Amino acid sequence: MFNTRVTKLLGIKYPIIQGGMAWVATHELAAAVSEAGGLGIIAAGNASGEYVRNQIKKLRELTDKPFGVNIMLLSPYAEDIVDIVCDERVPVVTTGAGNPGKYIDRFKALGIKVIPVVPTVSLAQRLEKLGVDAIIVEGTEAGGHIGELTTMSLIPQVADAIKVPLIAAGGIGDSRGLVAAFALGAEGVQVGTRFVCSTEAKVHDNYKQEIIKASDRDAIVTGRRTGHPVRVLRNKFTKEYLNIEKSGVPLEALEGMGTGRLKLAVVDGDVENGSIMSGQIAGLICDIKSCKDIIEDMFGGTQEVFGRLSLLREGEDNE
Ligand code: TUI
Repeated sequence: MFNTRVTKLLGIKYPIIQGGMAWVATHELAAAVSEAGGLGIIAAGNASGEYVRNQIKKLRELTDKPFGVNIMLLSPYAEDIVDIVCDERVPVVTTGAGNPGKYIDRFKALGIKVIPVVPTVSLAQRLEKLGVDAIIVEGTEAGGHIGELTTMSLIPQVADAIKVPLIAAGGIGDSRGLVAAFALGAEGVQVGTRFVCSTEAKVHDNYKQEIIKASDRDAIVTGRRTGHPVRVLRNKFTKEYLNIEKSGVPLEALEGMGTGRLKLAVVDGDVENGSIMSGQIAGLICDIKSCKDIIEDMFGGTQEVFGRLSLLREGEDNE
């Protein structure tokens, strides 16, 4: 039993949410995570409202467990997705890459739980005042669009600043990360990259293998100059992109360079020219397993981690 305010709020068995990864977080992955006792999330990414409505319907054919939709607020379709999520009475909405403030009242009026992803203390405080149900606090270790602060320093600072449940994200991929997140003040975790390497993720095998091959320094940041930094695995595309980023070309040219690259890697398996979004935890991931095994291994392994924590017990001789 791993009951926290997060399991209670969401009606799930384990306090774990799957990251809303564009192209990766399809209805198949989300249904598998929800069936395994976590909260599966369908990612809207930059997709159209009709795509998202279809994904919701397909997920509902696979599971009757709670699930969510992630709205990427930089998307040109964000407003449409908000309408569809409301129309479909999706149980939970997570948001990323922006401030969802103007939509919160609408979601709440329909009983839709709202859980934004935030990269700073100030945004967490502002959104708590607007009535969000919980907050996902994401460190810069995460994959995709990121903030600047590390999970280690950001989580306890936000934990001291808010009262709603805190869900930690960024760099969490095993039982040690899970226990550490709880030690810092979280009552749940959001996990992305680990779920990319799941049997149920409809991600090209080349993409999964790149994560498995990756080591500690392979997840780098592109796009700092555009104001939308994105963490991805080093490849031919990032080498070209970073060279051009350094050369001082106009920002529009850089933004255009990224278009379509994530799909190229996830769907077509072109891991040289595509964008392989991934968190820093990639170096730790060395196999592909089911979502059920990922979740049960993470929570099952916590007991062993507690054993190691006894090193901190005062008066105990641990030499
Ligand atoms: O959203 C994510 N990760 C993502 S979205 C995405 S799709 C994309 N592709 C190319 C370029 C940009 C996006 C890929 N990965 N994570 C959640 C997250 N949200 N991380 C950081 C933030 C964030 C940043 C600023 C949340 C709020 C925010 O607010 C700024 C403001 O308006 O106050």
